[in-house]
Amino acid sequence: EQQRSMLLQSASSFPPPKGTKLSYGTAGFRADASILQSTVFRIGILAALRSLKTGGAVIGLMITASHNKVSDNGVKIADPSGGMITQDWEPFADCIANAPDPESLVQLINEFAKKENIPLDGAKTATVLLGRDTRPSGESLVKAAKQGICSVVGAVATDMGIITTPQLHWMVRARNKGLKASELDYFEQLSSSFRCLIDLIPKKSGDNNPIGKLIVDCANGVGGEKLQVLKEKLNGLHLEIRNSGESGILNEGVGADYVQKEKVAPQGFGPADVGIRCASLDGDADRLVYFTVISNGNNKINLVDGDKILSLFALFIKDQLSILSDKNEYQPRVGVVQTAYANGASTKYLNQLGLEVIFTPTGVKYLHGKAEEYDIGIYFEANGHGTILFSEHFLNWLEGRKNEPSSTTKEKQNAVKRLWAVSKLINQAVGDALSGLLLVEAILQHMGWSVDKWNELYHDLPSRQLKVKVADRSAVVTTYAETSVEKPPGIQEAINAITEKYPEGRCFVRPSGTEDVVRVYAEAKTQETADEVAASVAKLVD
Ligand code: 16G
Ligand code: ZN
Repeated sequence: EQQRSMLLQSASSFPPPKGTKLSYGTAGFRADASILQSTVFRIGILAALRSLKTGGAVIGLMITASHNKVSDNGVKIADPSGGMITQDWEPFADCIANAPDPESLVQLINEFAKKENIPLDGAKTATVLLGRDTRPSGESLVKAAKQGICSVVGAVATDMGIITTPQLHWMVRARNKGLKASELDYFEQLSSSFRCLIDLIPKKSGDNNPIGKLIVDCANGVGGEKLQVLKEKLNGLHLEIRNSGESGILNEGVGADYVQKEKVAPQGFGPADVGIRCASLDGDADRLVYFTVISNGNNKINLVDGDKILSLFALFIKDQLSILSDKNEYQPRVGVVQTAYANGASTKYLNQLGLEVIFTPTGVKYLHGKAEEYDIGIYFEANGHGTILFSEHFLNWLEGRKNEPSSTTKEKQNAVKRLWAVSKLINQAVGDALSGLLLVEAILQHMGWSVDKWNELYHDLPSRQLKVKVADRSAVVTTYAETSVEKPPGIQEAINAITEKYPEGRCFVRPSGTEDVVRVYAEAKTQETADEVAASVAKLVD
């Protein structure tokens, strides 16, 4: 009864917006910040319930709209593992977000709690960690989330302030594993494992950092301030931070999404940067791409996207494993996970390396889930979101090898140490631009590679992305990891008829999970033909 009146009372301060239906989407709720108060309040309640359901484990609630415009915001939930909330709970999230009044909200909560056996008697404590990006609307949305959390009896909210999305996921995971979990611990772990990788680079004569400086575009978001902390901890890291948010606008003409989709240099970069290794983070620092500015091209760049980062990581891991491999011994299973957006040339390259490549639909929850099935699962979206997951089983094996007597060679010991350091450096909860950046930098230094050398691993096939505004994007239903259209009938046959005419032609369409559009992706031997394929296919769905 106390619970019921608490919920009713607080819910009355958060009326839902009229005339909009909200949905959890690929990566949580996202909308104009002005209509999100009620949704965030209700998702606060959900987070507390999720904590109770999982025996009082720590749950994360992040307020961010990632690479979207500064006036947008959003909310998403991290499960005890640090990964995205289980998909089973998404329909409940949709239901409560759209409940028309406090009475119906409380009824939905009670029914759900009963069905899921969630104890609402206040006997157990629920803990929710809160984080937000730099959006001005974040502060009041965090307040709304806290009110939602605190209207569940026995629930406690801990505000971590302005942090990157991956930092929040990392903290949730660490807390639930009983590990050190503060922001300082995060920076310590990243910087010490990075240093470890650098110290393990086989000594060559001369330069101890042969690859020169890196310039990072921080999308005018939270990444700038955090990267500055890492830079101070790592005096071996020669980097320059730009677009850290002091003057420019979040995600406007800057950031990983802009650079990857538009294939141009972000604001603040120009002819003076030609040839220098550059990187872009997105607004909440969970995506990372690299690029170089091309001389004489009006802001044109050579893009080094998520697929290339994936390829670099996969190559390095494979090299280290082959140093370790003994016949008849345990062979870890390595899986590489991509989506249909992966450039065809990258898939071909990874196959040539002898790696198993698997495809999932777009969205981190799908890629992450697949990667977890392997001893070492490496996943990336072309847009720059990805990480490397190591199984407990593999890490135990590695730990055993670490303690092995000196009968193993020095080089083998080093390979063990390197893999161990990678597992500490790379965020095990979710893709993380900061930890990804440090791993790229460590590997490039290890190889002694310039960004151009890296980019030469394979040559991207020209591609084109288009979006088509449609009345109802849910009319398009896809299958086979979004590579084939099931509905409306006839569309897939028509797409096939188009792509067949072009050498190396490939094309797919899918409804966006974040916007009211259908997306078209096309690839072909030349830019002109890729454009042609995309344009013809776009007409089919219009
Ligand atoms: C979200 C996803 C991202 C995906 C994108 C696709 C997460 C954390 N983020 O940003 O992985 O690439 O949506 O957007 O899952 P779309 O459905 O509009 O093309
Ligand atoms: Zn993001």
